[in-house]
Amino acid sequence: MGLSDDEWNHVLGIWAKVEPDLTAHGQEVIIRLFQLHPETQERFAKFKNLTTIDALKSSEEVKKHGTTVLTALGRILKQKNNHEQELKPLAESHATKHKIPVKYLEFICEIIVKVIAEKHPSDFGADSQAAMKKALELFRNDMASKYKEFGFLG
Ligand code: 6CQ
Repeated sequence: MGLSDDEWNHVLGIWAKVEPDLTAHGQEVIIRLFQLHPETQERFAKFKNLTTIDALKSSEEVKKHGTTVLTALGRILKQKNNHEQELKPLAESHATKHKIPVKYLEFICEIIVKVIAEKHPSDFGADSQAAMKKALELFRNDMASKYKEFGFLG
């Protein structure tokens, strides 16, 4: 089911607070993803050698990828579910080239919500969190159905 106007306002309202510091948010998301789910780090050839938390924290490459992932996600969220054009190439690369299971998309989405909640405790209340979770669920469901079109069962 889609989001109401009010829910999209919550999603884009909190995203506007994330955007000025996208890199720090992205870096935290990646580090948390690798710490909680070490199998995800294996998917990044570039990061396999970063075996300590300090190495991850000081990596410029991690920062760059943090910006990449959240910039792409922000672009998708701003389409308010009319995201076919943005989503398709992303689903294609993650299905056919990087081969990222849907489960890993669930991991990252859960972490994104947690990181935003920690960094913006007074701006990300229950309604905003619920709206963001719903938007990320839509994103994941659409990624999963595109995965199938590309013949990847995720
Ligand atoms: C992704 C994910 C993270 C950081 C950066 C990208 C955490 O160095 C390279 O060439 C990286 C190739 C690549 C890999 C291995 C890649 C490219 N991704 C992964 C792995 Fe994705 N990604 C994810 C998103 C969900 C919210 C979004 C928006 C996104 C964007 N990606 C993974 C991965 C492994 C566990 C997950 C869960 C994941 C999710 N990713 C890549 C992007 C973008 C914009 C790009 C570059 C263009 C492209 O499509 O290859």
